[in-house]
Amino acid sequence: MSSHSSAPAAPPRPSIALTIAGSEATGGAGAQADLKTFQQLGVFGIAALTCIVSFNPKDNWNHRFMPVDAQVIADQLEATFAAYGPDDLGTVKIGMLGTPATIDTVAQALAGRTWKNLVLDPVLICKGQETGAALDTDTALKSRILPLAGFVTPNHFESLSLSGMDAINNVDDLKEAARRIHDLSGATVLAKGGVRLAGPDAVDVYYDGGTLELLSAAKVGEVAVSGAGCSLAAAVAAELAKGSAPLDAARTAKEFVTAGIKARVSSHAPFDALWQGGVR
Ligand code: PXL
Repeated sequence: MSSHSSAPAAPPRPSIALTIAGSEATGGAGAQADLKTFQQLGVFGIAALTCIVSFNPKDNWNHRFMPVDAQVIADQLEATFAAYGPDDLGTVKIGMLGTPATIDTVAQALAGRTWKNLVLDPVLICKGQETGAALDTDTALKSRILPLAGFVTPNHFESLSLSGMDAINNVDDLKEAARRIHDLSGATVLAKGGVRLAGPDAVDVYYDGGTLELLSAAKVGEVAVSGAGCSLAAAVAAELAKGSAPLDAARTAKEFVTAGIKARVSSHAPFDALWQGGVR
């Protein structure tokens, strides 16, 4: 080694993304899926937990849902925002919030700074939640969080709820839902048909107010896999954090999820979990 050699250049700093989401104890969905997705896509992941979901194997694997105290959510965000300024951390993904109080806390914290990329997976009803409370949560999500979102990834059920449509039976209906959700939110929409629409392909509709694209991949079975929705939105967030354009982020995310579903992990639970390591 020459005596003139200088210290090796520091490796480039990774992009950073925050997920505000629930814990899902078996590791398939929620913040666990988000962090694994961020890591696999080369993004430094941060998580603020909003709730803890533990499926109940003694009760048909229904959800048990425990919200995190609002002050504890605010504390997590305070710590993260103090550590990383808006130039370091400009990307946030929002998953399950779960209660109106959580939505208030998160909306207030998010409004305190500007976001380059705010990706919302509009998780509406969580099985195991009382219906009355779930309705209040849906209303709060639509009025407090959806207007902040730059990118939203509704599944079939959430597209019905957000668009106000009575039925989404085919790709044309899904396009209409994506248009309506864009019109009411201003966000770029990736509306997921998944296994809910008939046909050999899992079709998603991308609509940003100008471009409307269908993203299609051959269905991998006819059963939904745990963590697919979380991982899709997290992958969009990771790609946006790295500087991708929204349509490219959506395409990469769709490939990531398709590969992860192909490589899914089975367990004694009645659903398989997406494997983020399935993509190369
Ligand atoms: O896939 C929706 C979802 C999101 N977040 C958490 C979950 C689930 C579904 O079980 O538990 C924490």
